[in-house]
Amino acid sequence: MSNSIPNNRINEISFLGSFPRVSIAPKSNLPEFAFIGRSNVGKSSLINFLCDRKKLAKTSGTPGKTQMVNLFEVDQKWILADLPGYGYARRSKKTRAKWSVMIEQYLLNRDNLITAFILIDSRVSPQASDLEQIRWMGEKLIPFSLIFTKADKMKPEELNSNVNGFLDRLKENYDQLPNHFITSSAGRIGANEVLNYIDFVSKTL
Ligand SMILES: Nc1nc2c(ncn2[C@@H]2O[C@H](COP(=O)(O)OP(=O)(O)O)[C@@H](O)[C@H]2O)c(=O)[nH]1
Ligand SMILES: [Mg+2]
Repeated sequence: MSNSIPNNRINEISFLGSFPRVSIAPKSNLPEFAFIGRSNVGKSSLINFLCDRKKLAKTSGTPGKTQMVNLFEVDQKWILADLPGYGYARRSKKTRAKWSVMIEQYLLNRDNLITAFILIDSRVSPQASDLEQIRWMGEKLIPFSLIFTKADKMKPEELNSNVNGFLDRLKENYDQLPNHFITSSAGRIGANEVLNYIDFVSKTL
């Protein structure tokens, strides 16, 4: 794990809009990368960190604020999709169901989607909603990588044991493990690795 500051990595970001449904989002031929995860996992913070902008995505102490698919075009090369958080327990079942339908519709129908990054809170033991999201992605053959967040919150041993614990859990059910990244927006760790991966995957298309 190395410290990485994404200075000048991304020059230009244009906001394409917020869309309540994927069916009305503008189509694009650019490779698209989506960011999903439980509410409060640190998604907005990570997106702002990756893009080196303070307020690209709304960061909030109140979970579940982002209810739309937000699209950003990055350096005219790729599209960043900021998706609503899933599995937040304090929302009603009905609202949660609506959100997961929206996320699923996006993941199933966005033709230019290359990879979805599933954000995992590195502080906690494997959560049912994350495991369920991963299971669903596997079943639908949607490519994904894992991004462990908030790495600064733990001592290295604890971080390692949590990350390995999560991966070990996946090994029980899968032959092949997904790519994973370890990040901290607060500690500015891991952005270059994620951005390099996006570059690499975009170039090999
Ligand atoms: N210590 C620490 N806190 C973080 C980090 N990323 C996010 N947070 C905090 O976690 C909370 C939720 O972050 P946010 O980005 O809004 O999560 P989202 O709901 O997934 O978009 C906020 O209080 C953030 O300040 C991180 O890397 N380290
Ligand atoms: Mg957010």
